Amino acid sequence: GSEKLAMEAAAPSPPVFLTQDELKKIAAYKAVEFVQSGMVLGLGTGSTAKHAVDRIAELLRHGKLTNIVGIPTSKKTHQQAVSLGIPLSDLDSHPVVDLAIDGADEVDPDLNLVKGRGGSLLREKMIESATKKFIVIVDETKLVSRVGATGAMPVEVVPFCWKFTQDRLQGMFGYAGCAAKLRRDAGGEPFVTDNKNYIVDLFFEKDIGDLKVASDAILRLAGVVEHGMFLDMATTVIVAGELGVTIKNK
Ligand code: ABF
Repeated sequence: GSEKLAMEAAAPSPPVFLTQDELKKIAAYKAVEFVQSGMVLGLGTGSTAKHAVDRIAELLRHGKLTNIVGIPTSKKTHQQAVSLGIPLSDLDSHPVVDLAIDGADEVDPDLNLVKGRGGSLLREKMIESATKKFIVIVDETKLVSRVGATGAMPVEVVPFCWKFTQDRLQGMFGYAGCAAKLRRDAGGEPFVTDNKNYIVDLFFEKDIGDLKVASDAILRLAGVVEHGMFLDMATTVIVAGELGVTIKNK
């Protein structure tokens, strides 16, 4: 189901046109309303999730939230949370997460996601697979009719013979006109993830067909660690747009 909510406290009043970052902040603040004292919280990564982490820290500072344990989904979020004084732990000590809040690169009508264009998909998937509730926060530009149709589908691979894995991935999706490209940093060196792996981005010209079949096929390839398709994981998506906030529940 889907419910329309009027923009409230978090929304700046006029001017009517909000920047993309303001929309991200609105979605993030709305998600943090679902946080309760005592929760084990998955802390997301990216420019949208950053606002949620800031907001959680602010509520902790003001005593409006207490007894929170944060599980960061990347080194970057770990640093942010440490600098804000949020108490942290990990999945070894807290294998069950109450609520995770994170951004996404694409969201389809069934709440399937593409994540990892920012590079942190593996820790995100581990933590967001272990959470009871997973709230995804996006501005309306992230909504797509079908995941994988409009941009990179990131796959985290081991550095060992990455080219072999890249070519295998491209071949696997030959029917969809796939181009597989190793992600590189600004200096032209392979982009290295928090887990010391590489990322191969898949670009499709045509429909890849059944997403679950595609997901399973990628994961069966030995050099692959994880991919950025998050199927059937989000329990709620909060979308902030110029006309207000929409909450979609699975
Ligand atoms: C991370 O941040 C990634 O999985 C996703 O790639 C990205 C979304 O970032 P932003 O909110 O900055 O668009 O969660």
